[in-house]
Amino acid sequence: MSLRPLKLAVVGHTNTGKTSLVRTLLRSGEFGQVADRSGTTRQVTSSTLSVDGEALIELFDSPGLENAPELIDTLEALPGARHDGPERIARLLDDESLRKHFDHESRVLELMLASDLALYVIDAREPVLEKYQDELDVLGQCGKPIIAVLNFTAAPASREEQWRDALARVRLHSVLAFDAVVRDPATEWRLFEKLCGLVDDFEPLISRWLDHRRTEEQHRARAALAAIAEMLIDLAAYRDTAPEAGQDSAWQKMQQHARQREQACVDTLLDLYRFGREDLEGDDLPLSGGCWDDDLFDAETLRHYGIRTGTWTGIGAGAGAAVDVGSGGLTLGAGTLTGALIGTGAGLLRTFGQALTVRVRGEVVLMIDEATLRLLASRNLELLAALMRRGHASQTPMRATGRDLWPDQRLPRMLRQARHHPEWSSLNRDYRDRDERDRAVEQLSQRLKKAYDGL
Ligand SMILES: Nc1nc2c(ncn2[C@@H]2O[C@H](COP(=O)(O)OP(=O)(O)OP(=O)(O)O)[C@@H](O)[C@H]2O)c(=O)[nH]1
Ligand SMILES: [Mg+2]
Repeated sequence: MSLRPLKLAVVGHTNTGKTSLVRTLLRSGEFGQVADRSGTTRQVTSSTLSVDGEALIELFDSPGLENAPELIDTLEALPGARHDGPERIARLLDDESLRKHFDHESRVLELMLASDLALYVIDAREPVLEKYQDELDVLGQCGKPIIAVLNFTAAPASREEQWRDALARVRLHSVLAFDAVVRDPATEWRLFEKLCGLVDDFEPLISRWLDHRRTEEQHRARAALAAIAEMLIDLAAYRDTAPEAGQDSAWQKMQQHARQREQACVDTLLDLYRFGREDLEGDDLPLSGGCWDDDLFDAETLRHYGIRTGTWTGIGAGAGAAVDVGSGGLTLGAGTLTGALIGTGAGLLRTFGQALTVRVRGEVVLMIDEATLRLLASRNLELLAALMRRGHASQTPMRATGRDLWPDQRLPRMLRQARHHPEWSSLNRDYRDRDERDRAVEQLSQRLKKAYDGL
């Protein structure tokens, strides 16, 4: 059966989060206007959820209801069959002067009559006042199935239970707690599954949309984790050699490249989750204009994440491969790195600023040290977690927890391996994108996913 799109109306009292919910369902911060005051949305506006160019669901945002008590009195006074709600509503809409008087309400009622189903958005922090019960009564008279969406249930002042009880009393049993500004795929699935139950005919369309969303979400998460993993591999394998006298400027240059590489990763994450750089302005995550405020190479930033500095175990620890330290063509077995360095007259392995340096016969090999890699992993995964959680309508900050992803543990094996594969870093001249690197990126993505699940 070929179907027209499902028409889904989002209705409710003013300032309850209707537009925010539409934004979250659309994954777009561009739709409509959101503000913490009454009467922000003044017209019915729509947008479409489509797959491969085919419109599956039409979403309608609407102005908030403000005057339901008077409306209900007016409806009761209108002639018409007592049990024919839609007919009474139609009569009201036919009356020019009543339409004018109930300007916002009329638009909502008209929308209700034209829709297949409505989401009634409730600010669960509000007490269950009679005016809301009047709203439900009026909306119920439109004869369309309604799902009550309890918004703001995460707020301490939430009265979710009272609302559920009150809704049951007006025989509204289809209720879902769904914080409009939190991107929570699981709750979103449940919402669409509830829709299926109420409008059977549209089940194929809704299922198609759900499948699409699920796949999209999985791809997005996979691509985001891979973007972080790739950046980490690039920076773990990144190295430069410089004569001792020139190490300062070589290190400055490396720092700059590392910052740019991290920024490219942040941009990819924002892109994937469709946030613009400016959308995160003023958030608690220390980002301004889409860039980290805290410098990657500032010891203070590491301290904030509780990451210890001055360790050098990263370069050789446990790896079977070798570290090639450049000029002398000297190859050091990693397991015996320290011994080899001492034995061959190489200088001390030390952290320099936060570069890991190995000094061999007057040449210095510079690498990004372990603490900085930990910081890169920790803060970018944290950004991803915040982006995943945050809906597009959110106007509250994303909180940063700021902690080391792998406290008291060594760096993941793939990063330690990368130390010995300069050809794995796209920042190195001899970069070759090989299968081995791809495998390391894939494995590291999985490690990051585990860490993410524990966040
Ligand atoms: N913390 C939090 N804030 C929310 C949530 N939903 C909406 N808001 C905020 O509530 C305010 C009102 O949101 P809108 O989406 O404009 O509400 P509306 O129902 O469309 O309002 P009108 O168009 O005026 O009827 C905004 O400041 C939103 O950021 C939520 O789930 N959690
Ligand atoms: Mg609105």
